Amino acid sequence: MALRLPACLLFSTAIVAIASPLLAAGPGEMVADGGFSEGSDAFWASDGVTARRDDGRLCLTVPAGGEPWDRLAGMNGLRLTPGQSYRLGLSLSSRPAGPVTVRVQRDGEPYSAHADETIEAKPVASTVDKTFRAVERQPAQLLLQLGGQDLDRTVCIDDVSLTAAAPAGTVTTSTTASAVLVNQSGYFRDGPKRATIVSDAAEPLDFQLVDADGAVVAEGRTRPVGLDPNAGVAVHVADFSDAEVRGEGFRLTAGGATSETFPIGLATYGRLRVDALSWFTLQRSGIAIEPGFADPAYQRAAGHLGLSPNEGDTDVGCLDGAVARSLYGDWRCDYRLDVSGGWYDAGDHGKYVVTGALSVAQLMSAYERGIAHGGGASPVVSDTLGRLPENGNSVPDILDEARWELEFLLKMQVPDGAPLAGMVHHKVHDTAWTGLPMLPADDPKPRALHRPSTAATYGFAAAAAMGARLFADIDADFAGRLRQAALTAHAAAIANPGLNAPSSDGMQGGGDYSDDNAGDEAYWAATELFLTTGEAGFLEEAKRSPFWGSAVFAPQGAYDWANVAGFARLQLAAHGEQLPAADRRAVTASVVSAARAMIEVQDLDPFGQVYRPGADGYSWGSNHAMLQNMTVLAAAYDLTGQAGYLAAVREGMDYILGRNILGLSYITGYGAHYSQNQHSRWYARQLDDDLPPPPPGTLAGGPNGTLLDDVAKEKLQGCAPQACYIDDIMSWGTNEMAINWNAPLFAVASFLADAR
Ligand code: 9MR
Repeated sequence: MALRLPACLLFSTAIVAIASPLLAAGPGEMVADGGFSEGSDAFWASDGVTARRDDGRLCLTVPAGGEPWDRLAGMNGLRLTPGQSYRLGLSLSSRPAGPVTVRVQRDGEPYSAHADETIEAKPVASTVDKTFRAVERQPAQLLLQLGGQDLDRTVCIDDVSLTAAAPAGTVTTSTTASAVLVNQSGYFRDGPKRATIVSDAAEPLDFQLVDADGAVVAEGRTRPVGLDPNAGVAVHVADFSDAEVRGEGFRLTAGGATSETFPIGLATYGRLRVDALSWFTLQRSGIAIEPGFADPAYQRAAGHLGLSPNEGDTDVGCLDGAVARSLYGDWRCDYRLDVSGGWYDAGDHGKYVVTGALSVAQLMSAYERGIAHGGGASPVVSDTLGRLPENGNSVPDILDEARWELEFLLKMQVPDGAPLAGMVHHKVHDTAWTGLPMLPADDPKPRALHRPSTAATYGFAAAAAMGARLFADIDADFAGRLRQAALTAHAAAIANPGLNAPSSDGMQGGGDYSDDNAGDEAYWAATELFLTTGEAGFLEEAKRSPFWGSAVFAPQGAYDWANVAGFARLQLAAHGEQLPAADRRAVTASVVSAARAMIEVQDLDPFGQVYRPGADGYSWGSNHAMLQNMTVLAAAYDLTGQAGYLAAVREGMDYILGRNILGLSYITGYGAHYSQNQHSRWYARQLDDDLPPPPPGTLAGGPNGTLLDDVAKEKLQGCAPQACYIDDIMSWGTNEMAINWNAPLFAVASFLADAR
C-alpha cells in the first residue's frame, strides 16, 4: 500500500515536535516522553485530527469518514538497523470502539512497513506489545491509522515505547554458548587473537587468558561495543594478541564467564586443507567410495551409473514435456549423453555446471598459488595431499580431484552437429525431489539434462581454459582436449548470448541456479583464455567487458557462482604477468582497495567478520560469502606482502570457527562445538544411525536471513541476523553443504596453512 502523508501536517497546540525524538528517557528508548507526562513529545496529528494531553495520555479526536490512512497520528525521526529486532509497546483505547492500525514504516514513499498490526481498540485501554525486525535503514516513523470509521471517535494512547530487543531466536539458540566467544579451533601465536564477550556492561571488563594448568598467562581489559545489531545483544571485545604463548587448552575468562578451550600456535589449517579437499572425493558421483582411500565410515556404492534403481547418468536425455516447455519453450534435443562422474553439488544429487565450474576453478587456484608462491614446496602441489584413489599417481592430488569434475564438465557440452553444438548444458538432475535419507546409488528418479545456458558455457570455458594451463606439463592430451573444448564453448557462447537459466522456484527436482546475466561469466572466460593462450584478442575482449573496470567486489560476498567477475579479477591480479603495465597496476589496485574496504568492515565488527549483511540479513550460504571475501584479502597479501592482509584472513576465520553469537564452529570436526547435521541425503546420521555424519571439513551454509525451510520457519522466527541458523539436517536453507562452499574453505585453509 502506498500511503501519502498530507503535505501540511497540523500540530495541535498542545503538541510540540521536538527536534530530536531520539533524545529519549529510558536507556535505549526511542520514543521521547512516551508517557506523555513531560512538557513535550514528538507526536504529530494529520489534518482534521486534533491531539491533546489528557491525564497523562495523548488523546486524538478523529472525525468520521475517509480511509484508515486519511486520519493519522505519528512520530518521525526513527533510525532503525536492518535485521535488528525491536519491541514496540503502547496502550490504546478508542471510544467508540474500532480498529486502529499501528505501523512502523518508511518515512516516505513507498511507506514500506517494518511492522503492521491492526488492533480492535475498545473504550478500556488494552496493551499492544509487538516485536518486529527492521527491514531497511531508511528514516522511519511510527504511525497510527485512525480513519475509516462511521462515527467520530476519540483514540487515546499512553506508555508508547520502542526499544531494540534481543529476540527470542537469540535466546533459545545461544543458551548453550559461553558468553566468551572464541575461535575454538585456535589462534596463531603471532596472529590477531580476539574474542567477543556477550555483556551489556557499560564499563570495560577484566579478562584473563588462562593456560591448561590454570595459570593466568595474560590479562587485560575489554572494549565495550554496545548493542551489536547482527547478534542482537550487547558485546565487548577482548584483545589478547600480545600473548605470544603456545599450546593446547587455553581459556579466556571475562565478566565471570569462561570460554571453550582453544589452542594457540597450533593452527589446524594444514589438517583442514586435507579434510576440505578430501571432502570433494566423497562428493564424487560415479565411483564407489572405498576404504582403500577413504575412512571406512564413508564407504558407499557408486552413484548414478545406470545400475538399478538409478536411472542415470550414463545415458541421459533432455528434459521434455510440460515442465520443459514452461521453462525452455521450444527447446528440445534428440541426443542422449553420458554425463556420469563429477561431484554432487550439495546435499542433493544434482550436478550443476555453474557451481561446478567455479568450484573446480577455486581448487585449481590453490594449486596455482602453490606453484607461484613457494616454488612448489607447499604440500598443496603434492601427490600425497588428500585421501583419494589417485594418491601417488605422480599427479598432484588437487589436479586429480579437479580432473574428476573437469571430465564431467566436458561431457556436458553439446556434441558437434547438434543444435547449439559447443554450448554446455546448465545442469543435470532428478526430475523430482527425493526425500532424505537417500544414498546416491539408491536414487530411483529419472535424470534429465536442462537447456544449455550462456552462463554455464562461459563458466565451463573459463574452468576448462584454466585446466588446460595447469595440465599442460602433466598430461598434454588432456590439456589439449580442455583447450579445444574451452575455445569451442567460448565461440558458442558468443553466438548464443542471452540463453539464460530461468527461475522455476526449484520445483523440478534440482536447484534452479537461475542467472540472467552472463556478462560476468564472459569476462571470466576471456580472462582465463587470455591467461592460458596469451592471445591479445582475449585480453581485448576482457577489456571490452563492462566488468573490466568496474567495482566487482561487494562486502556481502566478493563473488559467487552467479557473480564470477570477482574471481576473474583475482585471477588476473595473481597471474597477469603478461598484462600491459598500466593494466596490471589497475587490476592490482582494484584488488588491494577492495581488500582495504574489507578490513574496514572487519575493524568495525566486534566478531571480526569480513562481511556485512545486506538488508535481508545474512545471505544463503553466508559462511561461504565470508570465505570468498577472505580470498580477496589473501590475494592482497600475495600482491603486497603486507602483514595486515594476512592478519585479516586469520581473524576472519574466527567467526567461522566459533567466535559467533551461537558459539558454534561451522566446520565439522573443528572446535569444541561444531555443525554436524548438515543437510545431506547420505551423511544423514541425524535421520538414520547407520549412516555417517558429514565428514570432517564440511562447511555449513550458515545463517540465512530468509527463512526458507520449515525447520527455520518454525524455530528461527525473530532471530537476530547472526542467529538465523540451526544445525538440523532438514534446514537446507541454513545448514546445507555445497561444493561452492567447501571450495573457498579449501582455498582459504590452504592459504593460511602456507602464508607466513
Ligand atoms: O546457494 C544457491 C543459491 O545461490 C541459489 O539462489 C539457489 C537457487 O538456485 O540455489 C542454492 O543452491 C542450492 C541448489 O539450489 C540445490 N543444491 C543445493 C544448493 C545449496 O543449498
